[in-house]
Amino acid sequence: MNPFLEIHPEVKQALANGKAVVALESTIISHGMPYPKNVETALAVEQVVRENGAIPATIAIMNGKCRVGLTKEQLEYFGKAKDVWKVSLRDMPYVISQKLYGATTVAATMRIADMAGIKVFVTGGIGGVHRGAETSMDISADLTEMAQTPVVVVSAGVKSILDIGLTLEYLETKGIPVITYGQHEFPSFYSRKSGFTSPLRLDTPAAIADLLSTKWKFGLNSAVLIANPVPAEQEIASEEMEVHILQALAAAKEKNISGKEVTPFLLQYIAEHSNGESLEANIALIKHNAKVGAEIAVALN
Ligand code: PSU
Ligand code: MN
Repeated sequence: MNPFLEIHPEVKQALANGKAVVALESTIISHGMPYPKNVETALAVEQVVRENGAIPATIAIMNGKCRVGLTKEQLEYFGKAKDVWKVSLRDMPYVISQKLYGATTVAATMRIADMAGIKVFVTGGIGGVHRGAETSMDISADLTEMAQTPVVVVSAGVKSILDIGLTLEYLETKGIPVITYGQHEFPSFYSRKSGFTSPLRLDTPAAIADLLSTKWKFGLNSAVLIANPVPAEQEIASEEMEVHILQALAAAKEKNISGKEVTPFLLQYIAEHSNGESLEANIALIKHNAKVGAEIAVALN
């Protein structure tokens, strides 16, 4: 047994009984959304997972232990605390050995989920290739992690704070299937459109589960990215978000924001400068992803 892993009893029992389990990340709680909406959303997302027949397991690092499944109080802590580390793969050994508290990104959450034996992971948006990466080389470890860990990542596509075209190219290079759920166009988080045709499309959780078991039986041990478009009622036109995104990118440049601070800075800037509408879209799409993720987890079992 991995001495750094602490699995919540309910999650442990579900895994032992072959019940569907869905992993959830914590960076989105600590660094992706403002309090108290972040905690409300985290709780609502767990509820949606349950309503759709699976057990939720939010993942974070606490006092040097990788926790799989958090209590309501622990979720509240990660939503409020100001000194929580944003932990991607690079930061894991430091935060664990120093016995710190860390919110896990897509990359770190996937790795811990895989260690715990969880196959399905639900998030909002993944990290990717940033605009200007041809000179900055800013490419999220979420992508390299997806190349080596067999977990399905359910997202709402890629936010256009990133270069969506380059992100799709990178995923192709790494052999990661990108499947849009129910439409041909790859979605861009707030919007159902991106201007890019999705490499693949599937229309049912059963078909996705079939692809996953085929892939992993075949020995192709990387991730699969599911892009689940934001519900039409909450969609925000890309042109509208582009204004905020360009302002956020300009502010990041002016303030010399770099490294792991770039993504949280952009997310916070956009949340503060666009009206409540973008936060509402964010919440709606994560809940929708939780539903689809739970359905895939049930179909996989
Ligand atoms: N994109 C979002 N919301 C998020 C993130 C990205 O729309 O909350 C978070 C996720 O935790 C993701 C991380 O794994 O940011 C990527 O950070 P970086 O670009 O530093 O790898
Ligand atoms: Mn980066």
